[in-house]
Amino acid sequence: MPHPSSHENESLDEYLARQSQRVSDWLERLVPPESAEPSVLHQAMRYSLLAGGKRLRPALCIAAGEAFGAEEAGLLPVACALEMIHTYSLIHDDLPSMDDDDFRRGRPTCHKAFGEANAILAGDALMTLAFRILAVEGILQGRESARLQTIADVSAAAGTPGGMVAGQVLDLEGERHPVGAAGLDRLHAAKTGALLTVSVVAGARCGDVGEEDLGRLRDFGVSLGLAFQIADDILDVTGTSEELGKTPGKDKASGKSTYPALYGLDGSRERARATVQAALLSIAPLGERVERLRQIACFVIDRRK
Ligand code: GRG
Repeated sequence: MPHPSSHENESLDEYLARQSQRVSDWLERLVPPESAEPSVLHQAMRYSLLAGGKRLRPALCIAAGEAFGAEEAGLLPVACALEMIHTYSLIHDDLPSMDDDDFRRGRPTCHKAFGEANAILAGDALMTLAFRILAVEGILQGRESARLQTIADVSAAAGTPGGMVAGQVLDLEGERHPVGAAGLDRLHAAKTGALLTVSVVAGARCGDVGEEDLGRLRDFGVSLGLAFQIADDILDVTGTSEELGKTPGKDKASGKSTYPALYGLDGSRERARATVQAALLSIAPLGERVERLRQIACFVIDRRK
């Protein structure tokens, strides 16, 4: 492995590309090969997981972990488990019974390529494999309490109440009963914020971090999650299908409440900027070691995909 100092002058783009490659290399090893039976299941899992994506959750996990001295062997499995959970949620979200999407990550959605039953099962298998990896591979030996806490945290962030599954239910209900500004923040804090927040916290736990700093990182994650979602809603209005790798404009068509609908595009951009500032303020006491987290926070609202 190259010495960390050889990456000192790396731009954020280079850093994200390098982390994405590391994550893909680890995922290759952690997910059963297509040749293993049942082959169609492993093909479907790999199809969605290795299709790219920004790898934002792993990047947050790695940046937080490295800020607190985490080692690759304990940290990368945690980063990969988070990406598996995220990918499972995208596969299920795209199903006909939910968002009914044809494209994701620049290719036909998992159910379009493998059929609905296989897509449901590929999502299930990614989620269950993620928890096995957290239990068996994530966080180094001798750090049992950090490992158990991480499993509990990730389970809460992915599930209910307050986690991703709960947020998804609120989102689906929102198609029939649009929510106001406070309801929208609550919905997204659960649906996307919780997994982004736990990515930062779980990464730091792979290293040597105290409770006070964990609290700061948690606050950072909560604000970042909100900023991410505001940016996502803006991109749904302004982005193209080539940039996004999925069909834009679906929020408006579904009748859901969105930030641009509530605040307008300029108002949403202003709120996204203010929310990132709040995220940066939360980790100001952590100094230089969290510089990558700061850069990722700014990237979250400047991205085009
Ligand atoms: C089905 C339990 C269940 C949950 C689904 C996260 C989610 C909940 C649905 C995704 C739908 C969606 C488009 C949400 C908006 C924010 C979001 C999570 C976008 C996709 O995440 P990115 O932009 O995707 O990080 P990539 O492909 O870059 O990893």
